[in-house]
Amino acid sequence: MVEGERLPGAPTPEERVVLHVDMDCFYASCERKREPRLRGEPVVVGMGYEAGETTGAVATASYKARDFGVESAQAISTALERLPRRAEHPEDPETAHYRPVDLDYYEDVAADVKAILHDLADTVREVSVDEAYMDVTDRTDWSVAEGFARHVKQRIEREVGVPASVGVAPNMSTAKIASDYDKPDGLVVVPPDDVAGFLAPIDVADVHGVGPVRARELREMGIETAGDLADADPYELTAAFGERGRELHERARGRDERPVEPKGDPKSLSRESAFDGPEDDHDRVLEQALALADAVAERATRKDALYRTIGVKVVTPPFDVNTRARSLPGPVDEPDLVREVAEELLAEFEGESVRKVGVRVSNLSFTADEQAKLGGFKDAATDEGGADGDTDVRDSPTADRASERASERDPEGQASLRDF
Ligand code: TTP
Ligand code: MG
Repeated sequence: MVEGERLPGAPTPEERVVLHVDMDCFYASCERKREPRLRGEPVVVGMGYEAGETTGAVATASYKARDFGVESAQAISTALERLPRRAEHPEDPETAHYRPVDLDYYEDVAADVKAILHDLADTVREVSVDEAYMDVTDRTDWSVAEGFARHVKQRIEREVGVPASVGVAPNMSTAKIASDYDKPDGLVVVPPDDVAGFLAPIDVADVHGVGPVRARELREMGIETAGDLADADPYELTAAFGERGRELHERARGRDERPVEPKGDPKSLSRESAFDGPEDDHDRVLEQALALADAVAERATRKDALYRTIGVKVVTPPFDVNTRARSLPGPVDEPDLVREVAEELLAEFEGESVRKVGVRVSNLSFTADEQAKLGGFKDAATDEGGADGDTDVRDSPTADRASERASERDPEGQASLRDF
């Protein structure tokens, strides 16, 4: 083995333990969580689809539905030909339950999954709604990595109730291939010595970074598998694909030294929930909002985020979106204050009917400054050093303790899917 210039005994990047977690048929699994009678039944989730319609495209299909040729991006009309609606053929098992996409709900489920991942790893890179990498080198060892990965899967299944596939490998690109290798409910562990053998027979199209066009070009060069790619002449690959060719060659050889790094910090953290119908009882709205306040504050604490603005969202019939926010004198991590401010901001809506309520903290700073937490709100208010200065102007940070009114369009509505 070539150790390069590393000191003897120093861990090489190949000794890292990297997990890739990808939820199985995620939107369909969320629908099954919400509606347990769908468990074990074919489920198709449609984008731009409404109950009873034939328009829209398949966002995802459960594995049972995939057996009938239903797949992502397919027209719903095509899916319906392969697997008619159960509602119209209640006795026919070769039918599926069709549901429209409900991204807000899936985001909530995903947040619960990600919370578990953050609890189990110091470094988590969230890639998409249903996918994340974890570096757990400091928490486990190759000899027990499989047990660790099983624990991750079981916690997600037990605490959130949706299935995940997990790949374990010494680097990100191999871990991703591993999580996909035995879906659904997969658990594939590729220890450092097995990486080359594991990758060799993998279809070249499944190598991280190879899209359909490049896969075709590689096949034209006689490269069908990751093994072929690993054996190819790197100069030839560079001549054909530039620097990218070299990178693909490295990936195919199981070399990928990219560290698992968290993606950009979010601008705000929020949670919201809808009532079954318009809710007239302010106490019930408040009770729900306080639970959301606790959830948001907990998420902020977990992410080491201090917030300087606390807000609520209240949707009143028919679809009027009202947001109120209060900026604090300084950044804090104070769950009780989130509850208190949410309650005060909601008081204005007493006597109104409410369809949906949400709580948000924003104007975030990600300092590891524990002083604000330990010193409490008052100390934090004067602790400008605790803020990183990277405040979000849309939060009007100068409007101390001033409520701001915004209708229809939340000023941060486009910041992230997770935001409201
Ligand atoms: P994926 O992880 O690609 O798919 P999946 O989770 O449904 O299935 P798998 O078990 O193979 O991982 O995507 C995650 C979610 O993203 C998926 O549930 C629905 C959504 N999505 C779309 O809306 N459109 C698409 O074309 C794809 C591929 C996914
Ligand atoms: Mg998935």
